[in-house]
Amino acid sequence: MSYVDEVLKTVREKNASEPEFLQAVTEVMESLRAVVDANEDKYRKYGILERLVEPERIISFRVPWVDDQGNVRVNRGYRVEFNSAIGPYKGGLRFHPSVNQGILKFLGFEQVFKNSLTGLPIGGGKGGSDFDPKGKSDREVMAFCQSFMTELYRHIGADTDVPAGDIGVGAREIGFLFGQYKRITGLYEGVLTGKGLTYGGSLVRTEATGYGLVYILDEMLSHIGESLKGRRVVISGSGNVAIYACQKAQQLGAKVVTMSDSNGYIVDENGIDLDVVREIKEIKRGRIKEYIDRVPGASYHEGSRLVWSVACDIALPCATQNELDLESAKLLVQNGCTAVAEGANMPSTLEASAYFLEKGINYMPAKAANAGGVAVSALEMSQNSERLSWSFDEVDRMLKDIMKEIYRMTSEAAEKYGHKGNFVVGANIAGFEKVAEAMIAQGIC
Ligand code: NDP
Ligand code: 2IT
Repeated sequence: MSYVDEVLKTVREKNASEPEFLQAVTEVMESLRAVVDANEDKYRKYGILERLVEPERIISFRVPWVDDQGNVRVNRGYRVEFNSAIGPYKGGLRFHPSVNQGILKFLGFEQVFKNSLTGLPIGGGKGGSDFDPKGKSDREVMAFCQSFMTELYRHIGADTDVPAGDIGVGAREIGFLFGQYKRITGLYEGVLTGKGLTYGGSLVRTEATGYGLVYILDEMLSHIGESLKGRRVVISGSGNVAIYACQKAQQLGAKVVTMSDSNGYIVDENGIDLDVVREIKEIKRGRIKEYIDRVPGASYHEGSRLVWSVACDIALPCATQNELDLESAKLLVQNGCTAVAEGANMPSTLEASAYFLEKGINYMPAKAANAGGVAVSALEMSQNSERLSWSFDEVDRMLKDIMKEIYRMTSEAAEKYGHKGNFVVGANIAGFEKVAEAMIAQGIC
């Protein structure tokens, strides 16, 4: 049995109750076959694959808080510290009722390779809670965040583990978390990224994931002589990533016709009015269906998955894992879609992703496509360390360069191992090689 198959078999046996984690590991391992087969003795000798699939540490804890009616509520908090071979653990916190250990392990595992691709010194981690911020008052969210940090603080630090936002964790939550960390430890340090601009945040971090997604998409298109100009784009989600992907795509001349949330999607044939979306989502924390009350001619449809039935040239899934299945992939291709770039983490099922590759779709997978967010987080860490802040244009230029470099590394790795144009294989191999070398250099740990 090959080394890859041996490790896959063990991972499946040991993690049978964690389907998302198994999905992420399967995709990476299948991609690594070529490079592992060519260097099997070396990687086996150092147990690289066995070590890569086991988090260095998982912390799980009780988060008690009091709601506005005076009831005691209890949620479960986690931090998965996956791999610190190339830097301190780095990755977001997700607050969503669907959060469990398996989902955070998949996200932490993906983060290891993504962070490596940025070229910056950051290891991989992820955390969060099954707390649902939706419908909670600001005071309830603050009470939850303070309780969450009252345990988390002892595991994190500017040089050990630096969390940030993800689904359900934005500027408001990061502020409450930072305040509590500072209060308990007495340290004013870059322990979190995505901070507000008045207390150590970086310009462009808010926009970074969406902008980075469109920068790498633009780079991919330019290599086949195409651009975003005049192209019809379908975006899912209406959160941080979706909003700034929409903004940059529009700036580059595309027409974005949809956005969604977990209930349904809107279609605006005149092109999404992003000011309206931002007011609904960022200011009112409302639902996407409110868009049709504000914009004549727009329509709302129940059922978020059907967003993929809207005809487009380019699809940008920016909501959540497995939101795009094989049936959706077929619909997209049938209706003329020729490019897909993933803003969300693992939005395509294994079958959907295989279908895009089989059909020759220009397909940029999440690890490469959404790495702009964590890349600017790493730039925020640099600014905090030197106690300076860089201009919007400076950070934006660095983000653009990083995304171009990720495209180059990804396409070169794919070509080198005989999979030209397969950016799934390319991103996994390019991310893996640096982490594996660092692990070998540091001995068995
Ligand atoms: P937000 O919380 O800002 O927005 C999430 C969006 O996705 C909302 O529109 C939400 O709708 C929708 N959504 C969430 N869960 C589901 C679901 N189960 N089914 C359908 N829609 C859903 O999160 P972000 O924009 O930050 O994150 C979106 C994706 O991008 C995630 O996969 C995240 O891991 C990934 N990502 C985020 C980065 C960042 O910097 N923020 C960086 C890299 C990746 P609703 O309001 O109905 O829940
Ligand atoms: O999935 C991700 O890369 C993020 N949620 C951002 C992580 C970060 O540390 O900025």
